[in-house]
Amino acid sequence: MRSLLVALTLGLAPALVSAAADCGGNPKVYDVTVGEGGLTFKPDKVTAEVGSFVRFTFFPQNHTLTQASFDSPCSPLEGGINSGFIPTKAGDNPKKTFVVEVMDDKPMFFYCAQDAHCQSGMAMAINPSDQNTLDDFVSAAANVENTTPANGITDSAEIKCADRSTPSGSSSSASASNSSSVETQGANAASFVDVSRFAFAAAFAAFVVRAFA
Ligand SMILES: [Cu+2]
Repeated sequence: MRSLLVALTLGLAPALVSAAADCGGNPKVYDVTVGEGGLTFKPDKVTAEVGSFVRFTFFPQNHTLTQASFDSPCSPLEGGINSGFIPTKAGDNPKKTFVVEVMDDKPMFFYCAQDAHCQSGMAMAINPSDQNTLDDFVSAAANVENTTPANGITDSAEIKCADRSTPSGSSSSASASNSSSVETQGANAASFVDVSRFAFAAAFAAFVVRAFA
C-alpha cells in the first residue's frame, strides 16, 4: 500500500506544480533563445505549422527580433514583425519573451538589429525553403554594410490554447493548463504534464486492480 501512495504522490505532485504549462501541443509552441551564450538564435531554423507559435526568449545584453525579406538581410521588412530592442539582465526572471504566430507556411527570416549582430550571423528562419535557405541569408548578411535601425516595433503575438477535449476524470488539471499565461515556461513543461498524468493514470489503474483482485 505504501508503494501505491508513493506512486499517487509522484503522479499528482508534478501535475499541480506545472499546471500553468503550455497548450499541451495544441497549438504547438516552439521555443527559441535569443543571445544565449553568444550572437545566436537557438535553434536558428524552426519548422512550424500554420497556427503554431514561436516564442523567443531573450538573453543579455540587448537584442532584437526583426523580420527581413530573404533578399534584404539586416534591413527591416516593410510591415514585418519587429520586437525592437529588448534589454535584459542576467538575473531576469521570468525572462522577456516575444511571440510570433505562424500565419502561413511561407519562409520568414529574422535578424538582430543590434550593431553588427546581423552581419555576424545572428539570424534565424521559420520554415526556410530549399530555395530560400538560412545559409544563403546569413552569407548575404555578412556583406551588408549597415544594419538599418529597426523602426516600426510590433506587438508580440499572444499564445492562445485551443480547447482540449479531455478524457473524463482529468478535467480539473486540464482546464488549469488551458488557462495558463503566456509567460516563459520550461520548454518541456507541457510534455511533463502529460507524463505525470500518465503516471497518475497508471497508479490509479494499479489501485483498482489491487482493490478488486
Ligand atoms: Cu543581437
